[in-house]
Amino acid sequence: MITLHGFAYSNYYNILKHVLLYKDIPFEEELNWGGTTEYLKLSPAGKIPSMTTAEGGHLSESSVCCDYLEDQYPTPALYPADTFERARVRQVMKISELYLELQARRTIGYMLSQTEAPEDLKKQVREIMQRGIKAINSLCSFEPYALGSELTMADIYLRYVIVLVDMAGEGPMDWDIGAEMPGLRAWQARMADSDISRRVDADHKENTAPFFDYIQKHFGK
Ligand SMILES: N[C@@H](CCC(=O)N[C@@H](CS)C(=O)NCC(=O)O)C(=O)O
Repeated sequence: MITLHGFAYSNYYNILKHVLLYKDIPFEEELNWGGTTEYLKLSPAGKIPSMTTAEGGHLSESSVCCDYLEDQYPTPALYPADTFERARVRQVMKISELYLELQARRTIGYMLSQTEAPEDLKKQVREIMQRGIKAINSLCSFEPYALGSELTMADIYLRYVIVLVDMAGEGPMDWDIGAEMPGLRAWQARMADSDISRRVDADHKENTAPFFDYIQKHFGK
């Protein structure tokens, strides 16, 4: 059985959890906050999540794990059959990670400590995010899914990218970022309306207090 290591407050963890549930792959969750030498055996860069495969191998990096899960458990498919269309799904995943998620993440420390982010940082983040927004707008129809009629890995990936983007928008960036992507808010509501999303979101919520306790204990003053 697959083991998913990490914690449910993590948006990246929830990408893999959503994929595992969608594909109905047997898995167990092992709570791990990372930050230990031991954890580096599972995830060489120390990032959450990581996964131990049914055969006992360790993998990290969410998009890599998404590809692994699709290759190893092809049905129900989350990538189209056509090679070019598969690449387009990965293009949306990559763009949303580089130009939206990772930019929002630069403000996360201010989000967690509820302190003001420097203007210069906010300007840089805003500029790069504008590129991401433009790219998403040119690639995604959200009618009804990110890339059209079929649910793909891009929908799952983007759903949890937007969680962090919204946190940055509601916090340090003070900017309704989602509103700049037509169709995104309605798509978000559609994506939230499934048993899998409800389970992932409920677990995320339940892990909020333990996450902030962990942060306070390890990084609080
Ligand atoms: N590139 C990684 C990013 C994962 C990531 O940033 N995870 C966060 C938790 S949501 C983390 O590990 N933060 C702790 C750290 O950076 O040391 C992936 O795709 O899985």
